[in-house]
Amino acid sequence: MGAAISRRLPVESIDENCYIIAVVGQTGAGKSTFINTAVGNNILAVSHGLKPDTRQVTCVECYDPESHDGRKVVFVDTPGFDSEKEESVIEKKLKSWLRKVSSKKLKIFGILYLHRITDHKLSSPPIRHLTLLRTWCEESIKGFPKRVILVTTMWGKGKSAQQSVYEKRKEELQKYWDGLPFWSVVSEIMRFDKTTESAWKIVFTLRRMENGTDDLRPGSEAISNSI
Ligand SMILES: Nc1nc2c(ncn2[C@@H]2O[C@H](COP(=O)(O)OP(=O)(O)OP(=O)(O)O)[C@@H](O)[C@H]2O)c(=O)[nH]1
Ligand SMILES: [Mg+2]
Repeated sequence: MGAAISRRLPVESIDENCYIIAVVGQTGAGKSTFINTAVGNNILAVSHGLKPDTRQVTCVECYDPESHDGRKVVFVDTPGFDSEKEESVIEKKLKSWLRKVSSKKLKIFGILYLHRITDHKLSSPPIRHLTLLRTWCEESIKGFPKRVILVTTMWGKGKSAQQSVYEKRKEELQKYWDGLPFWSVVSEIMRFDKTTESAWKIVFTLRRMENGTDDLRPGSEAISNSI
């Protein structure tokens, strides 16, 4: 699969026909790496140090490498939920971005929640961050995107014994994920192997997800189920 032509762009320049995909998760989960790998270009900064890297919400537009329907994909790189000392700082940044999305009447097609398979414990469970994100979305764009994939990262090329530990952990994650009260959201767990093919397999799966309702548009009815 060849590299997709890509560029950064402000919300104001996003075409309303794009598939907007928000990439979220804890700091260092591999969000920027996922997007760079998908577009085949180091368009976003990735650091190998201990400090959180992505501090601002950044959009990267690219063409779908298989050109399914000519609609472009816009990946949204976000600061990790734990990248600031105060959660309110992340809240402010994400809400400010969501408000711009809302004012342009754009829709967010889906969410990729990245999670390191190497994490031994769910010390900061995805549901906690997704619940926060849902609250922020409802406050800013009056609803929550209808499709979410939990993407496991950092599989690497470890010894086979390590891989089987990860496989078992993925099964545990699947049980955890299946047990979540998911507010009418279609969801799935997938593995990212740090290849362009693997990134797009995840994007295509997200695109194929149906839930019987139209994509979320600002002003549409908010999901009323509570957790
Ligand atoms: N082995 C492996 N390393 C990865 C993978 N994804 C990311 N990395 C490495 O993990 C580190 C952090 O990756 P980033 O892409 O910066 O993570 P991030 O979620 O964007 O981090 P913040 O911007 O700080 O929130 C870098 O050293 C990457 O090279 C992966 O799937 N496998
Ligand atoms: Mg980053």
